[in-house]
Amino acid sequence: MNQATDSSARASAHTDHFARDHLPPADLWPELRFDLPELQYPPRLNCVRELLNGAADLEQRTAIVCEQGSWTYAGLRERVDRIAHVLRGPMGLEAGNRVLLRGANNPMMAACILAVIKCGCIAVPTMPLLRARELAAIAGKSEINAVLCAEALRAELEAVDPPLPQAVRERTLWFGGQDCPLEALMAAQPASFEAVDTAADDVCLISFTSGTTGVPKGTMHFHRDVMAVCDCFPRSVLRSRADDVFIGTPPLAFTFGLGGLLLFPLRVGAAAVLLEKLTPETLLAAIEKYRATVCFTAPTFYRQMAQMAQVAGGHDLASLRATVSAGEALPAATREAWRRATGLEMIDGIGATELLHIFISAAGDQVRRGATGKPVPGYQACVLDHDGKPAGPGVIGRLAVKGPTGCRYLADARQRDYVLDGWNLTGDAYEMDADGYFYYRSRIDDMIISAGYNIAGPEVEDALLRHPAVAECGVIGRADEERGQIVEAHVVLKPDAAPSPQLAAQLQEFVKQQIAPYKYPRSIRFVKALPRTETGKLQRFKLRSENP
Ligand code: 3UK
Repeated sequence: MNQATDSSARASAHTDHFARDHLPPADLWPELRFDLPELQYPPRLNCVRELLNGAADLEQRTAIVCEQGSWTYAGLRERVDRIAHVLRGPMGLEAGNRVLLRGANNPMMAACILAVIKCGCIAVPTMPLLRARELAAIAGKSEINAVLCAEALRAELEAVDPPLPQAVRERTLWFGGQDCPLEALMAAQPASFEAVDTAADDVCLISFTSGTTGVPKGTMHFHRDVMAVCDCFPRSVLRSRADDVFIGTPPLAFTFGLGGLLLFPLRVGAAAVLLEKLTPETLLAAIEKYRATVCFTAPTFYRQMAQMAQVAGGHDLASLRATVSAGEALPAATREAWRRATGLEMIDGIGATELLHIFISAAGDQVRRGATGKPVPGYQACVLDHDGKPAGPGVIGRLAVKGPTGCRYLADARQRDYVLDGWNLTGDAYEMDADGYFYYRSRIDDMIISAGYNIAGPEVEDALLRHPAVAECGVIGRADEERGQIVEAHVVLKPDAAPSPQLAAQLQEFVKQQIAPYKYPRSIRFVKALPRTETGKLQRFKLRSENP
């Protein structure tokens, strides 16, 4: 539907109406709710103006830290403004144009994202590890007009075949290296840029899902959505403060990282540490070095860090006050290992690219064993039964969520699968208890059905992770003539353990002691590593297709 003629479009600052023209039709949108006072945004809103034009006393505070040094809020704003001038001046972009962004987590990548949004364009961030074919799909789908790409990631972009359109190649700038064109152009621009006065519901970000199968889906987010995610989870669950120092691993091109490592710190005048290529080892060292107070990463990272913190015992992690786990389920065993190693109660939170950030979570003494938590204030959630009706406590069904943000795919028929009766359906099987806590069971498509029993892989994984020899594991259903499927565990052992049939039998017995025996893994495969996405998610489909 072309909405360019309705009243909200008239208020749009976009002269290029691509985003508005490719939003799903209104009847396929989820219901949007703005139930809290802090979620009442004015009709004109540029989220980057809001985030960077804070009180004057912010100017000399540290905004971004990296290995080479740090930028104050004033310094960050100046860079953002110079880049915005480059985009609207020499590059000749107009409001509503899409700019593909490519870079690791570093201050220039952050400044580029913010600049694109501040000047009324639409950021299309891409993760560093994406290959030429994936980049081509994203560029084509969002009909990009320009590219800002880190020099270090140039090769894969130039490998896109057939090449990006001539007009886009002419508007491609490299940054972050010796004598890079973006930095050269920036130096010649004015140091201050007036934010484009966008509508609160102008699209500012198209984030592609890290989905493991099929064509990538672009999720469209408004200026208002960016403010809303800053004003929900960080405010009520994380309780971020100006003296916080945020650190972590998720790419800025993944909304988990964009929020946790850039938007949330800026919203409260805090500092963000941006580091590239972190490993569990180097993240531990960086927490100590930068005196980080808030850490965002995936469960598998926390598990490995817990092991190291205990073994090495060396790192001083006393600065940490909150650690946030998201991207996939946090096994209770990992929560406990982390608590033993650090004394910290993990903040688990489920988020989704479609909803921009975390919508169910709990912190501190609100944490309940095995549960993700409760809907973050501003969001509502329920579990839908077979008939699509909200189910009561104790029923496993489809998780449904609504709040100030929600799914709007860029021209994608799968919009109909994600939204039902105004609810966002995340594709997760969840169960609620009588007190309104939500318990993750599995991805709906990953539920294992063996001899008529429904078995959730993560429950078996949690049991295995409690065994002292197990470093990591992934449990899937393997096709089986007799039972339909059998439970199969792929196990990575700790360095001091060796694979053997005896150990496999021990692990099976160990699982049977903890959970209903029919859930035990009939097949155990010892592997060196598990296949994961750049966002830390286990790629179960790869486990299923390996060595059938
Ligand atoms: C799974 C979880 C159990 C779940 C994300 C925080 O992961 C994010 O976005 P994606 O679009 O994936 C969404 C799906 O990932 N998941 C995420 N967190 C949890 N499952 N417990 C969790 N704590 O299947 C969900 O549907 O890649 C996470 C913030 C922003 C994000 N985009």
